[in-house]
Amino acid sequence: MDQPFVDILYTQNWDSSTKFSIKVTKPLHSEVTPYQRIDFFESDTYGTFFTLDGLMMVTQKDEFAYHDMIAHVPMATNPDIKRVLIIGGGDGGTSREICRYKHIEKVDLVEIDERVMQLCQQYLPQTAGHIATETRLHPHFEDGLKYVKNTPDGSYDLILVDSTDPIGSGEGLFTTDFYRECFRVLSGDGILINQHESPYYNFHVREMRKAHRKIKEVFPIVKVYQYNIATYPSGHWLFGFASKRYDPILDHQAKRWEEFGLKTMYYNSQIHEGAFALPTFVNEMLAGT
Ligand code: AAT
Repeated sequence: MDQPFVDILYTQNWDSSTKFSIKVTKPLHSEVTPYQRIDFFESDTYGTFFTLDGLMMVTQKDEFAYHDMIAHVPMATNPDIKRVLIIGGGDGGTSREICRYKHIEKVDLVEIDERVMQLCQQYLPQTAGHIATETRLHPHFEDGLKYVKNTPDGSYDLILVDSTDPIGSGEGLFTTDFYRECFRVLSGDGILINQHESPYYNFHVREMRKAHRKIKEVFPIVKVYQYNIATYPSGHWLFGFASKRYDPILDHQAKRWEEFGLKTMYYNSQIHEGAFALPTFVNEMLAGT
C-alpha cells in the first residue's frame, strides 16, 4: 500500500484556535509517572521527539537552537564560569553544551523526574549520550526549588533553569521565592538564565510578564533575549538573563568565546548581540511589568 489511509498525528493546541501537528511514523513509548505523562514518538522531519503532558519538549531536529542559546550566551558573557547548576533538563541537551567547555569543573543537574532522563538515554542519545560517562556531571532527582533551598550561599557561578512551562511541576520555578533562592546560591558575579516563554499567545504572554516582573524585584541586571525554535508555540521564544554583575552586551567576551573553538549550529557572536535586540511589541510587553 503506497498511500496509508490514516495518519497518526501528534497535535499540540498552541492556543484555543491554533494547532500544530507532526505525523508520527512510530509511537516509541508512553507512560505516566508521579509527575507527568511522558510520550516518545518518531517522525520523518523532526526525528525522535518527546512531550510531557502533551507539550513539546525536545525534537532531534531543532533542539540545537534551544540548547545553544541557553548555554552559550552566559558562557560568552563570563567565560570564567566553573560551577553550573541546571534545573530540569533531564534530556541532557543543556549539560551536553555546558560540558563542551573543558574548564567547567562541575555541573549539578536537578531533574524532578528520573524517568525523563532514563528514557532520553534510551531514545534520545543525541542529547543524553554523554550522561553515563561525563564525570563532571552529577544528576540529582528532586524538585529544583527544594534543592536550591538546601544549597549553601554562593555555590554556583551559573544557574540554568531548563524546566517546563509554569504549569504542573514547573510552577514553583516561576516564583519570587525561587528567584531569591537562586540569587542567594549564586556567586558575586553569578548569572541566572530562565524560561521567559513566548510573546505570542495569551497564556505565554501572561507568564512571561509575571516572570519578568518577579526577576526584576530580585536581580540588579535583567535582560531578555530571543531565539527561534520551530516546534514551540509560534516558534518565537525568549530566555531571561539575570545577573549580579555582568551585562550580556557591555561585558560580552566575543573574542574569548571564539578562542574556545566550539562549533555551534545556532549560536555565534553576532547572534549573541542581535538576540538582545527585541521587536517593539516585545519591549512594550516587558516595559509594562
Ligand atoms: N532541554 C529542553 C527540555 C525541557 S524539559 C524540562 C524538564 O524539567 C523536564 O524533564 C521536567 O521533568 C523538569 N522539571 C519540571 N519541573 C521541575 C522541577 N520543579 N524541578 C526539577 N525539574 C523539573 C524544557 C522544555 C522547555 C519547554 C518550553 N516551552
